[in-house]
Amino acid sequence: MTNFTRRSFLKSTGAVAGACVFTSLVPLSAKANVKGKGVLTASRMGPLYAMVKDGKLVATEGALPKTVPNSLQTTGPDQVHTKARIKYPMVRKSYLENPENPALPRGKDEYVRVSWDEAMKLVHDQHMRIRGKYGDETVFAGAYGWRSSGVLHKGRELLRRYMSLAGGYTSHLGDYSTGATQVIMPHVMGSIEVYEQQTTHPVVMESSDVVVMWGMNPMNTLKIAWTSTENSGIEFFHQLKKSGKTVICIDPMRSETIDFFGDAAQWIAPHPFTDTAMMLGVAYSLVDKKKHDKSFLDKYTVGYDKFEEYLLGKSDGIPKTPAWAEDICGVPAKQIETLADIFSGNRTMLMSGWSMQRQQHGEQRHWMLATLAAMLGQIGLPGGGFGLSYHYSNGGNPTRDGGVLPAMGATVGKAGKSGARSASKEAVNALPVARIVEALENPGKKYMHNGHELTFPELKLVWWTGGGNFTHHQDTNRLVKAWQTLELSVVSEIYWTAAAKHADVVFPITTSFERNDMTMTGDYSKAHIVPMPKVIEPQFESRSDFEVFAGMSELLIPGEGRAIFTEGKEEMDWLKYFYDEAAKGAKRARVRMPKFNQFWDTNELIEMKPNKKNEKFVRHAGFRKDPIMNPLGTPSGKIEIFSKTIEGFGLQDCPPHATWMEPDEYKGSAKKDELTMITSHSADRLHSQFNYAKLREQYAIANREPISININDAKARGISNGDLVRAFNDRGQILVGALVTDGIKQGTVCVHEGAWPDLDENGLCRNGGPNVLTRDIPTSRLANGCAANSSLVRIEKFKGKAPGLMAFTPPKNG
Ligand SMILES: Nc1nc2c(c(=O)[nH]1)N[C@H]1C(S)=C(S)[C@@H](COP(=O)(O)OP(=O)(O)OC[C@H]3O[C@@H](n4cnc5c(=O)[nH]c(N)nc54)[C@H](O)[C@@H]3O)O[C@H]1N2
Ligand SMILES: Nc1nc2c(c(=O)[nH]1)N[C@H]1C(S)=C(S)[C@@H](COP(=O)(O)OP(=O)(O)OC[C@H]3O[C@@H](n4cnc5c(=O)[nH]c(N)nc54)[C@H](O)[C@@H]3O)O[C@H]1N2
Ligand SMILES: [Mo]
Repeated sequence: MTNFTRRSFLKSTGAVAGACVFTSLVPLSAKANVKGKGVLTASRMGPLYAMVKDGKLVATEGALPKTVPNSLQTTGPDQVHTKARIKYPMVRKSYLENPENPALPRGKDEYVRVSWDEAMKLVHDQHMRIRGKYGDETVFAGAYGWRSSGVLHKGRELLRRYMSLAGGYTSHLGDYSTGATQVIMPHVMGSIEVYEQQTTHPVVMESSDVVVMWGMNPMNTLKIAWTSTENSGIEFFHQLKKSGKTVICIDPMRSETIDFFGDAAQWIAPHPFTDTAMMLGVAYSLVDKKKHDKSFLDKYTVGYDKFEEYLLGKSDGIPKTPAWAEDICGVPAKQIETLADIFSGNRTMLMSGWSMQRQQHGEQRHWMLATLAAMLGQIGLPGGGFGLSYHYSNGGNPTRDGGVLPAMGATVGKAGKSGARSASKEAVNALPVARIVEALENPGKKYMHNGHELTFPELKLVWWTGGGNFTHHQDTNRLVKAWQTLELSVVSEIYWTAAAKHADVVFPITTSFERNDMTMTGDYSKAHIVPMPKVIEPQFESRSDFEVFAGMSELLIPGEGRAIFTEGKEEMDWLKYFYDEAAKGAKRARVRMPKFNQFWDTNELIEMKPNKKNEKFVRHAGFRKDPIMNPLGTPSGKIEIFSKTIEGFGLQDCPPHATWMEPDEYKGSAKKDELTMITSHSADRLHSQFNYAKLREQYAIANREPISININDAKARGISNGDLVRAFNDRGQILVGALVTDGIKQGTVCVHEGAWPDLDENGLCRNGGPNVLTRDIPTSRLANGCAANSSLVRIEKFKGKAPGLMAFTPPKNG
């Protein structure tokens, strides 16, 4: 790693090139290969060196120091050269034959290669027809997803820029990650908590005695970050392991993190989806032993008395005792009591991941965690309270001083030459991101969302770019059916994913190695600016999202559209502009950044300046110090253990204080043979990304996605390690490979999310995509969040001839 320290900057200023001469529009690879490490670029899994040989990307490796290897950093060559790539613009045969009334179903047709001009003209014409006939809100530009890193090539925003020029679109609300928590927490804490800076790593190291990881697998989920990881989170947990602090992991599965900690952590395994009950048991024990902090509750919270009536069973006749909790969550009452003692007797940081809110009634989980933390009275103290982002994008790494890169916006900022249609319209409707299938099935239906009545639009055109919606969405068979109601489905993708295989028109997109971009590292730390130069020419006929939508805009407004869309700035102009904006901020913070050309040509990252004050940041410290001067953003200004606002919404599935409600599908409702399925995030993928990569050989079992099964559950079904297994329920069936283990709670199976759906003619997914089995329900009508972790399944040893895997094979002619 090379840092631009002040000294090295001064030394090198002599080499600054003249204004705006870009010497790097051709790939930097030749020059960088001479240096021996490859070209410095970046990805979600961190800054990378990319090595090119004979026109091929042959290796990628992490460019920042690290103590724990990150398998994902090696996937570069597979990303560029996999056989699963889309080579040319392609149109579904029946669609090409009759675009206004194409034969169905989508998902079974052949594809026909067309030229870019033909494909774009076809989409333009049909887009205009549909918009003209049905209206702007029938065009969906939600396009949720984890497209590659970069501040310029942001598929969704670029799509929206184009769609705003065309007159508007239906957008999305929230995300799949934290749908429930980001809506409930503002009512409780006055902030979303999930994407906010945490009490810092140094403060936790110094002040916490006990660290709890409640449903959290940071050694896995910190391999990536939304911008680009700077490795600090994994390094922190590495240090935590060595610190001798009490570490408690509450997880139905012995995760990678629990494995990593080994004897340095205690593993407690509840049944999935029952954490609210378990936390209530801990809370009851606190009250029982008078260990809850009454003065904190009086001063900083509202509504505790009402909650306590519920907790003690005064309002519903059911005291939430540890024994009551044990019955539901399967953790011994004694252990629950011990947890209450440990938490209250020590400075305790309750960290939590997000899987437990990606469930039916997901809102209750973190509401209950915040309630528990309030009862412990340590919120706002160094090393105490709770934190919902220690497992994500390096939350807790102190924020640095310096430049922050702006990024491509979803709205065109400046009028074009004629000014004609330059004013962009914002979205004309929006739906909760994970309710897309419900929307397709129920156009015009009214529903509640966070206290508002909203109406589902009648969607006719969906354009997805930068997301794997056929992989990320629940109940795949229901999705496939709903998709047939569209008049046009366009997918901009790098690979022949299930989404691409169900589209009418498919545009081949470049990988991040085939275009110029830039990124910050550290979503919270803002630690570096990293160049992302093109290291290899676009493969086949792929184009960047920027190029595609600039081209589409030109069709929209001939002669001017491109210039309006781009605001007169091409790829490198935008990068220079973003960089210069960041440099202004850096200057104010007294961090020097070299001129853009020098930055780009030297191909080195810029490191921002540590800030001593930020290193001591304690979440909610201001509120604790003076709740009158620093109130929370809740109606009362305090922590709302009982929320009058939510009471006012009158929702059956989201009561006004944290409540245990039985999910429809969980251990307690399971019929004989049924197992609870969790669908955690994979250590060797970013969702569905890299499922095609060589890494798969290391984790696939019987050439399918693995299913973790408890030894006893496997034995009862005659299943051995390595067997091909059919997992099924009323929603579908998948083929998976048995991973028989004592590292998962009996009665639970885990199939990681992200295996590409690969449905055969009987609706059997040959690759083991778990969303074929998951339920597509909202967390509640408060947040309408994704509730992917809410399913029961059955499993059996697969009999008969195993069908071949087609997931990564392009369709005929593809
Ligand atoms: N059962 C279950 N389902 C889940 C979850 C779960 O826990 N369980 N988790 C949910 C969560 S939290 C999330 S965030 C979602 C994730 O869902 P997604 O974010 O949709 O998942 P990815 O697989 O990352 O999809 C990104 C896609 O973008 C493509 N891509 C990459 N770069 C570019 C680019 O520059 N341009 C274009 N056009 N395409 C590009 C990739 O090839 C890939 O297909 O999944 C959700 N689904
Ligand atoms: N390597 C890698 N890293 C990623 C991602 C990825 O796909 N791959 N995705 C990124 C994204 S978009 C997101 S949103 C985050 C996701 O972050 P999370 O949502 O926190 O991740 P998960 O893997 O779903 O779950 C974390 C842990 O919760 C456990 N768990 C599951 N159900 C329950 C339950 O009911 N109770 C309890 N106590 N524990 C439970 C799982 O076994 C797992 O160990 O990760 C991010 N980081
Ligand atoms: Mo996510």
